[in-house]
Amino acid sequence: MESMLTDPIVALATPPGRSAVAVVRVSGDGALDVVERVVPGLPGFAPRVATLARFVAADGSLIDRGLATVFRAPASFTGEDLVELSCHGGLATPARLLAALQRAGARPATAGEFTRRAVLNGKLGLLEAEAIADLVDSRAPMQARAALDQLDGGLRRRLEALRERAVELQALLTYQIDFPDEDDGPVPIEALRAAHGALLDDVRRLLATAPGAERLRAGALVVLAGRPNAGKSSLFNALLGAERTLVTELPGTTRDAVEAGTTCEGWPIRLVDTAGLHAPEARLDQLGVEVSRRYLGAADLVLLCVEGERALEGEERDIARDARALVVRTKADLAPAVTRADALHVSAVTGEGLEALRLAIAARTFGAGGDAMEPTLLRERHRDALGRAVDELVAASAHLGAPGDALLASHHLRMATGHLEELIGAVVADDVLARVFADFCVGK
Ligand SMILES: Nc1nc2c(ncn2[C@@H]2O[C@H](COP(=O)(O)OP(=O)(O)O)[C@@H](O)[C@H]2O)c(=O)[nH]1
Ligand SMILES: [Mg+2]
Repeated sequence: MESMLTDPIVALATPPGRSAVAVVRVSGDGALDVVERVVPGLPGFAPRVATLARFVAADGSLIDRGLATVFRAPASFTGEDLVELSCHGGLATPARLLAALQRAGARPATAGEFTRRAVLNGKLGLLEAEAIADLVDSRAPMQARAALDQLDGGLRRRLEALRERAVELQALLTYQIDFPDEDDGPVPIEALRAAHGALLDDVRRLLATAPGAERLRAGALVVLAGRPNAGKSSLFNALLGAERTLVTELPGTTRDAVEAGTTCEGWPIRLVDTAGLHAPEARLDQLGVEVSRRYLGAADLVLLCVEGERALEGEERDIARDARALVVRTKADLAPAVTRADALHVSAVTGEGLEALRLAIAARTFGAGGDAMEPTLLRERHRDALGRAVDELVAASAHLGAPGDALLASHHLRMATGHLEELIGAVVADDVLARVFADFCVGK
């Protein structure tokens, strides 16, 4: 466990810029004394009550009138003495307040330092700290929901139940070790093998949520493909509509694709359109199917746009055969509705079929089971640790046979338990902490 810094730290908890209110936090030993130099009378304020106060600079000039709330240790987010100051937003006032607090003795916090202290003081679990970061970073409702579920203990409960079973198995194995002469020990070896097999299955099942979770974190990559004039760009814009969050022209010699973030049914989607092929060598492609090869390979879903009822030809057929492809019939407003088969018919002009297409995109990229969202492994740290637990459980299997070795099986089970505990945060090593807080922002 790392040595614990407890000196007073200060940071802006809200994003800089124009806003009605900004919040500055100070935490650490002596935080109240530090803040008193800026907020006269603060140590006398009732704890956990917002008190209207004057914030003053060292020269006695007024910085702002605002609210001060004192949280005395251990009843605070960090577990330390903590003060929250609400001042008016904007660039000038919070900056002056921060400067005054630093002058009064607080050090600017490093990224994630508040949350790190909360974890080290036992106020917050490691999984919950990660969940807070993910919640703050959420762009799509379903990302927020997964993070909130983790904050609410969904993943923790599941992991603790798995850990419990691993520990029980170790206990049962101990009998095998203590009574090696009894043919079967008090627990039949078959029962041990069955319990071990079920545990391995369940850990693997949880690990299998990882690819979906990665997609949830990054957004599913949905690529528009089709011939020139098939209506890709129009569909791109229609799907983004008001929900367009970001459009970037991708750097490169041929500016061949644009990507925009959006959501379908609450799921995060990265939609990619080929932005027209400007480079001379693109002439060949212009006769065929417009699509960025780079994106096609990485796509979770390819929307192959084909006008009306036209039969698929050449390269279109190749793409349509791919399991990740979905044929979208465009320009539905131009075609009579009678001949329509089961394909998706959409019109970027009238908006027809767009809702059905959104549903299809969500179903194809994230599956249908949105309502029964399982705890998932949102982070690489989770996947690594659980992967190592699986390896140890597999290694234990080899020693649970008829000529087995209970001692070795027990050793691997203990290692698996250790990986689960590291994942839960029961034991927190320095490098694990460093990894968790690496991508936190200052003020969290
Ligand atoms: N009537 C109608 N025209 C469309 C529709 N979508 C696209 N178009 C037209 O078809 C042409 C090609 O569209 P565009 O989106 O640029 O196709 P892209 O080359 O595949 O990106 C343009 O003239 C569009 O106005 C549609 O849903 N209905
Ligand atoms: Mg286009």
